[in-house]
Amino acid sequence: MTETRPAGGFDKEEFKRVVLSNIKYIFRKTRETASPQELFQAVAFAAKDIIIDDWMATHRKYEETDAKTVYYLSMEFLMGRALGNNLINLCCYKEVAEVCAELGLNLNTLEDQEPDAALGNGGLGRLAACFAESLATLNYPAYGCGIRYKYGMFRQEIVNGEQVEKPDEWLKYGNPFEVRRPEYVQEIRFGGYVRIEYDAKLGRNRYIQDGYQSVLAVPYDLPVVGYNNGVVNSLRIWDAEPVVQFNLDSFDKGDYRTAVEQENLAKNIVEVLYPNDNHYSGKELRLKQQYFFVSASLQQVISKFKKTHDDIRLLPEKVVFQLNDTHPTVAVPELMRILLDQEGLEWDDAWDITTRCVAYTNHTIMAEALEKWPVDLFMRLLPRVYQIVDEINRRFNAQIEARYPDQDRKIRSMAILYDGQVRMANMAIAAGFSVNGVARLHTEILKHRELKDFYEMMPEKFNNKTNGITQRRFLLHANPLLAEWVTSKLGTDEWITNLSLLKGLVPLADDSRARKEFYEIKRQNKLRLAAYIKEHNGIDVDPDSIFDVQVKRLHEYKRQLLNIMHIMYLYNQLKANPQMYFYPTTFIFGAKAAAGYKTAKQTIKLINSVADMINNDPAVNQKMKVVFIENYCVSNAEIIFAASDVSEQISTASKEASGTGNMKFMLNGAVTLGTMDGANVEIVEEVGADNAFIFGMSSDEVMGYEANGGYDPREIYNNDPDIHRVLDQMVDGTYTGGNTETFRELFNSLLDKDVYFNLKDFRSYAEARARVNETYGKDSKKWSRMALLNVACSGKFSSDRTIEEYVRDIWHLEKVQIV
Ligand code: 26W
Repeated sequence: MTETRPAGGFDKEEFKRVVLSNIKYIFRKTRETASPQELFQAVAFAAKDIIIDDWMATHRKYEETDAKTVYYLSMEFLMGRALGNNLINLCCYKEVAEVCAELGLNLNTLEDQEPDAALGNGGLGRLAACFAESLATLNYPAYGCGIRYKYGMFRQEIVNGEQVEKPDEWLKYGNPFEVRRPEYVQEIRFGGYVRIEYDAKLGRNRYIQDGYQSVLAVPYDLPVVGYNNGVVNSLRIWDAEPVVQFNLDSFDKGDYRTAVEQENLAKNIVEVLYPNDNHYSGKELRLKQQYFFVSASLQQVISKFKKTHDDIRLLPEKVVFQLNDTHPTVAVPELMRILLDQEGLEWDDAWDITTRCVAYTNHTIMAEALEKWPVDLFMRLLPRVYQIVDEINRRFNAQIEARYPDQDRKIRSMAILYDGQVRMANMAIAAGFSVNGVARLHTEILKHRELKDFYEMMPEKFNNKTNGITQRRFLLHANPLLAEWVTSKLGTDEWITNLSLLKGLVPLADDSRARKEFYEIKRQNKLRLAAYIKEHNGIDVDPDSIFDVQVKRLHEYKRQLLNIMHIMYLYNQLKANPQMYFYPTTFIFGAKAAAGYKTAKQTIKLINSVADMINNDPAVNQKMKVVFIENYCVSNAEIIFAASDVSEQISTASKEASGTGNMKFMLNGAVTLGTMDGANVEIVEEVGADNAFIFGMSSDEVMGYEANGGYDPREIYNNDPDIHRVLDQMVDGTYTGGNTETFRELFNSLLDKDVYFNLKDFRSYAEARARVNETYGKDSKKWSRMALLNVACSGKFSSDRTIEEYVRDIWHLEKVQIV
């Protein structure tokens, strides 16, 4: 078989020929008349041609070997752009860049034509994307299963300092990499009622859903290219289409309403990604989305399994479903339904299979993120599935009671059905054979606090899997200068698939020439970001200033408010004392707020108002600038990480499950300024406390206050004149041309309870930031040493390491060699 490219066997002339022929035969254009978008697509289609052979060979091999496969069920896959990374992983990025140059094109410019696949909100969705890439690179059979939203994460525009949400039309020009797979269409049923029929042959009742509405789920596959190994896995995302025949039938019967409803159901279900991060909203359509993609994925997996196996009891040997948070937890009763109602199994057998196939990852301890569906809604939408949930709950409660007789409290905390609600996390834990957190501290908090009762009852299920990121995207693609330098210093590019080799850079931290080269690369990347900011914000920033960056979703617990309050404080200081020592700093923010999250939106407005004032004040604007980068997303993130000096990771300790941006900064040589939260703890452990700036309350302290009803922020407000002044400036019109109400709610929330301890951590933050400024400004040797050591010690945070741990402890997959 010669389907795969021999190493180094990329044929430039052939590729060029295909690009030109794509321009002509797909677009009826010439190289000169084609639009930039058409040129991008012509190159993308040519890349896809290369991928297709590997893709087919991979799946042929999976079938031959009958390898166990992980199905990563996730509402979100934040893939970003595909072209550049596909070329990198196909090992022909440079060659394609040359072909483009020969055609008078610039590959980077073409890459910028590709819309991000932004089918995710933030950390959880991007993690799914990194995992998919690592699985392919590590030769593991895997599918990502999700939804082909018509509109992904909204595009953010800033108008008068405020966030405006614009639709993300990522499919407007079509997606050159996707393949529609109508042969795998599945029917998904909603509503109706359950009819019970005695089946004499089975000797028991059968449960039949009747009077339902249905939609068709049609999968689209996106290739997930492994690095230099011939593997191409699939991301299978489901689109919804109306059931045409039913539609006509309904017209015949004069049931016009049902026909229209089914049409609308299909149209609405995949219309848009819910832009909430860490906040549950309880919308019926979201439950529909969840059942839609979960049922479609499960039905397809089972029918595929049955094609080559005749004993369904062997399913757990070949299939494992990983639930990415509670969002796909309806997989538990849905798998039970298929096994009971379609495969005719008895409850105990079905339960045994289900519980050996399903594992659950928890990504947050934020209480408001917990998914709890009202029983009446759940029952109405999924009547048969609900019956099964009810039975799971009944049996689970019996188990709890047997273990803890007379302890009602245990039922209250662990039951699946409680208080008129279906508690999805409890169902995932009760049914999953594995429950994992995403950083060591997070897992410990789950075990000893949040999920204490579950841990006590079934400790064997609990395990930690500290998150990771893929170095192929976040170093090799995002930071080519640093990648090149690392390769030359290590004398090998094996770090691309073995990130722990970065450890070999440690000695260079004491080599002044290496440090200088390293720093020059950072400067080049800062120039690149400065150009981006100039183009998109019209602001000039000084590449020799400190780039102090906080980019992530806007959430109170992440404390962008603490950051901007400190900037307001610094501004006051600099105005009052122009002679004070201060190394010039550019404070950079990027963040989307959930559309309905008022406090978050006010925080964006506050950041932009403060930015306006400072950037236009000649008394300080040579020393500090504040920039809010519009529409933070995967593609501009890649430019931002590479250019950062300071990585702001300042969540209230205990609240950030892991964070993964923190790892991307570290890999690119930014130094962490953060709290002991999430994976920051492990970052500090790897790089050493001397090479990070740590501040603030510990998670134990935070949880201690919380257990006692919080603390009194007024005491700080009344006793610290600097903090007092900053707070007052939110409501005295300083930043609003006199309007005293714009930030009133922020002000009130800080003085009322300050549940995220902004005031309490303020002084400690200010002190750490002063140390950052002094170190960078007065001891550049020390700074570049710290930055370099961060790169050298980031090896642990490769998603390759994370995936190997999932495989070893949870999935038990075998590697499949393709080439
Ligand atoms: C139901 C609404 C909703 C939507 C999204 C609830 C919860 C979520 C996600 C769990 C939020 C999320 O992205 N969590 C992040 O997951 C990352 C990957 O594990 C972690 O690094 C982040 O710390 C965590 O906030």
